[in-house]
Amino acid sequence: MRSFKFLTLGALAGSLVIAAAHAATIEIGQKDKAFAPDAVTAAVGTTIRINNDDGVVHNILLTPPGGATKNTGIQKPGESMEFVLDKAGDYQVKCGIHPKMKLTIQSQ
Ligand SMILES: [Cu+2]
Repeated sequence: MRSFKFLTLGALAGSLVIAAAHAATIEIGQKDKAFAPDAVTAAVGTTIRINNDDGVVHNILLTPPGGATKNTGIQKPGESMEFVLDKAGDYQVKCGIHPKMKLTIQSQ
């Protein structure tokens, strides 16, 4: 009976791990004029959500692998923006207001 319980828990833990691997969204913060984290690796198809946790406005500039930089506009404190990693490669994210803010997303 005891070993059966452990087996059941093991199966449950296994399914939770699979669910986590398929998690569709990764959250990135902007705090004290820095991306947190400032480097992530994610699967193609993942949604990246960037939140402004700061007290100042930011301005996400997004450069997809091999693509042109897109200005996504002013982002006020408390606002979020998101995009989907639609191809493999490095996505570069910068802030148009604070040049030291840099984020690299390795999409694979
Ligand atoms: Cu900024």
